Amino acid sequence: MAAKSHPHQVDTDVYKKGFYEVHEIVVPHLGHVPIAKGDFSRLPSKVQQWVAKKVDLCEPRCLYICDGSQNEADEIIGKLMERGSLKRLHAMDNCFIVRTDPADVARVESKTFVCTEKEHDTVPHLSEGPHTNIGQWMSPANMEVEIKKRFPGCMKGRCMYIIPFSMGPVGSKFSKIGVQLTDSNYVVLCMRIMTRVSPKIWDALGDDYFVKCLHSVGVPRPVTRPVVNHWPCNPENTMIAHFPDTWKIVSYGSGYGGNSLLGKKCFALRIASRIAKDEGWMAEHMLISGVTDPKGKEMYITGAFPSACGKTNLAMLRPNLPGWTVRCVGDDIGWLRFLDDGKLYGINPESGFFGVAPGTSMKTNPMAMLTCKTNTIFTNTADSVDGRVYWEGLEDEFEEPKDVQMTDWLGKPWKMGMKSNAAHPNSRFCTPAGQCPMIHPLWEDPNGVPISAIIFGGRRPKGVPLVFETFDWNHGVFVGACVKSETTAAAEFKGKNIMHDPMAMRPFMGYNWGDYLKHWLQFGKNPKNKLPKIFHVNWFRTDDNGKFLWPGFGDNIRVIDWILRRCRGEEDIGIKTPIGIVPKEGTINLEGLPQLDWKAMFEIPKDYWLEDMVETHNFFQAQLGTDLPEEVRQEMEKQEARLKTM
Ligand code: OXD
Ligand code: MN
Repeated sequence: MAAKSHPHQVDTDVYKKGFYEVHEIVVPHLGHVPIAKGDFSRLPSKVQQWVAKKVDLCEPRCLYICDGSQNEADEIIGKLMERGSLKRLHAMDNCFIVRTDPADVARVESKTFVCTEKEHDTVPHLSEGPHTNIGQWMSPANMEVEIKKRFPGCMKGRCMYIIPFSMGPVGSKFSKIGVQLTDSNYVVLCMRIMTRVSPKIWDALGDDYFVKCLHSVGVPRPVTRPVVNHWPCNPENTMIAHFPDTWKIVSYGSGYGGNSLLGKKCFALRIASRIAKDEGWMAEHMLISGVTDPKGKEMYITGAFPSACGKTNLAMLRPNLPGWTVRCVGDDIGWLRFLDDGKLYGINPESGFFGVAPGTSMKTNPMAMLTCKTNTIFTNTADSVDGRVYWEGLEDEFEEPKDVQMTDWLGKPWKMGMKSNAAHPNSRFCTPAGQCPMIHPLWEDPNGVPISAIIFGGRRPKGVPLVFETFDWNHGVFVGACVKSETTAAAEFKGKNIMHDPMAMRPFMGYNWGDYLKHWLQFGKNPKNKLPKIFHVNWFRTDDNGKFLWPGFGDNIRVIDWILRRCRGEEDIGIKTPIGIVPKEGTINLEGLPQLDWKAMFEIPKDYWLEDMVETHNFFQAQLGTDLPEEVRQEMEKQEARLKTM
């Protein structure tokens, strides 16, 4: 395993001389700042110094040290309800709805940067063509200028919340600690669900490094810009910056989702992917699930899918085959490492689900529906006057009275049958993972669970078979690098284009993705590693009329059954094709399904794939340039040669 990285974490002396007490701290420029809650002296001194520096910069009215308790949440919920930004859903148990400013509804990839001294540490060397769209670089010096334009005094009149959190079970060797400073109490409530927030973090931190997360909605008081829906934000100046060399995240202007819940995409993927490279593990955009067959044998799978390909649905799959059980370990992020026995183990670093609401229903994902019946914050969905929550996809199961008066995500009166959307397409439920009825008993195991298969996938209406297995680790890395999918509402893109999304990490890559592929490849070179098999699935292939060829959802277990049989060494159920091993006709259990067109689901159109190879070649040239790893180039050439002779 590579040496542990050593980010520079020591702050300047002036803050060490600060005066910290239980009731206030004193910082050089601002003077006395009261502490509304918590004991500042309990914080490790390196945290105190960093907080003091940021207090001096942001000039909050007070400090509030979060402990993650229910009392704390109740207190904040009370305040937000008083202000009108949070509403209780009376028909549900401890559930609330929030509406954002409609200008702040999704991740803003165009304003997301990775800042390293050397540009090449973040993005590949490109000799010509368009700039890479996988990772956006800015020099730390230039980002410092941007920070100075935004942060001085940005929390005036607001409280600065100090959130100590662990990604992964507190104390596990897989886990990492972060501290988020934020002026959004909505963020405090969601971080408490999505991460482990506790005073225990201060003890667990010890001498270790922590990820420094600074967040502001960018609306100091007195407010000089209109605040819509009681949702302060500053979309024109939104900026999300990552400093992987020093384990720092700085986010400004947005209060929503991955822009502001900094433990998720910013820490657990972008910063963690770089830490993982330095320390010899992997931080991936992956679900983890345990799958038990009718004989009682359990195996674990991971799945890397671009946003909005049904990752949460697959993580919580309810098998349509008798005798099978799936239990969820995580639905979005997996931290994986090869341990001494040579096997790959994974944990879910999060402790909640931040799932897309529209399309989630008792039909598509009953487990998510049951999870978010209690203790859940819904954002940008609709609600009804009788205290229920609503979004597109619930038409059939929404209980009587169906013609109840509702309020849409924009706060306007709405009734079922109206043409406009009730909920924003990227509206979300934020709900504790531990409440999921099929959460895996080992989901918080500090040692993780052993992974047998890695599954890539995307929304590919044409050309791509339902499932194929890659020939070996290097071919699997190549196939992962080629992942593409239709664009989604989770980010700011409009329309449906097929977009490259290598390893489903395009928006979340924390360093040069040529180096990222090399990092993956080197795991395959270590003879001690028992490598999982790598597969690619496509639930979304359509016929000429645009109709899905495969039923999906609970029937995906049939494909997973085939995958696990391959992992157990069943040789005679696969046929070699130029792009990988596909199931031999009849080897996927289709019992009980209406007639399906096997040929249409599995055919590999030569012209389509030859064209796809040209496109892949151009993509690698434009986006990886000279950083394309030799092994990946060889896999591309071998695949092209196989296709030509097919
Ligand atoms: C998400 C995503 O998980 O966009 O929100 O991938
Ligand atoms: Mn995701």
